[in-house]
Amino acid sequence: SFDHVYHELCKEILAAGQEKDDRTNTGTLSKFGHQMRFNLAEGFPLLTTKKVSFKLLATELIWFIKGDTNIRYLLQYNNNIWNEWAFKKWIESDDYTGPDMTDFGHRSLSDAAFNEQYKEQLAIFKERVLTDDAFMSKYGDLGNVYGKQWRHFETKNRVTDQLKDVVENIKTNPSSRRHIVSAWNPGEIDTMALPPCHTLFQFYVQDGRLSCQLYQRSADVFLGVPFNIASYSLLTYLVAKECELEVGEFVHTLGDAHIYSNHLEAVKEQLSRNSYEPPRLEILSDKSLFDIEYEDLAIKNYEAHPAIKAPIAV
Ligand code: UFP
Repeated sequence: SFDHVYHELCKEILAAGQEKDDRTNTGTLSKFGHQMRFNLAEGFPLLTTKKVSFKLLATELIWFIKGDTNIRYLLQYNNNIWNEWAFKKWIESDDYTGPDMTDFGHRSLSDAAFNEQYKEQLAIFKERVLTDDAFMSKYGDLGNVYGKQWRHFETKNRVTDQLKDVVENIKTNPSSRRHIVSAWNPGEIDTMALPPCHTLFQFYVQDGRLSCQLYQRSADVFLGVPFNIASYSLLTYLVAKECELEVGEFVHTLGDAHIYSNHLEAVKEQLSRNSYEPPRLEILSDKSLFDIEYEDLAIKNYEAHPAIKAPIAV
């Protein structure tokens, strides 16, 4: 099952992962180079041994597909996963006059009084991004993130709509070995809050089926990977539909695949659970890939064990 493929990755890292330092100073067990294969004809790979929020990953993916880099769209769907990056730009700007929010990521974890202040400032910030257009344009925009690279990749003298080009090429020359979208723009890495974890993906057409392989340079196996599997599987379904193909496989290739030292118990808890049958994805409209909205998607028969809380490394 899909869960089994993921559990094998977790077990391998627990059994043979190397202790490795990392940017966040949390400490990890790490394996370099791992590949998982998910046959999408068997269903939609939302894990069932831990509930994964389809709404969060679907609204984020649609935001990428639109080439949108402003968090207003996400906030309209109550999706808060990119807030911190925009908030950081705001509190470091000259326009911000509230209490000092320096290093809010760490301080909100260790200082309860500060955490209250932080939540208050973040709520004010979100409200302004949602309601004040000028503020939204200036402080809601994250700049060089996935949506930018997929749809407006900048090189000298040129802007490339990689996603549109790849879809066009799949339609006109399916057997091509060049169906690639790269989020890694070396000239822009030092201007990005987080250099893209999903570095590059490639499509492959065989027997009327569309497969997709993602190279993910860095993978938080407990918190990130379940989300990443579902997100790129959804992309594969959407691109397949746009190109009038059936779905094939999602192949997930990981570079530094790591379990943070403070996720070990949570991973073991998940491994102790038995999986259910995977859910199904329904695409309820015939809109083009580029016009699809969250309301056009539905997950059917999703039965899953409860989510497991674990701290995110900052
Ligand atoms: N990470 C993921 N998946 C994602 C994402 C981030 O696993 O979609 F955005 C994790 C990987 C790593 C951290 O633990 O976030 C990024 O840190 P670094 O840039 O140091 O690799």
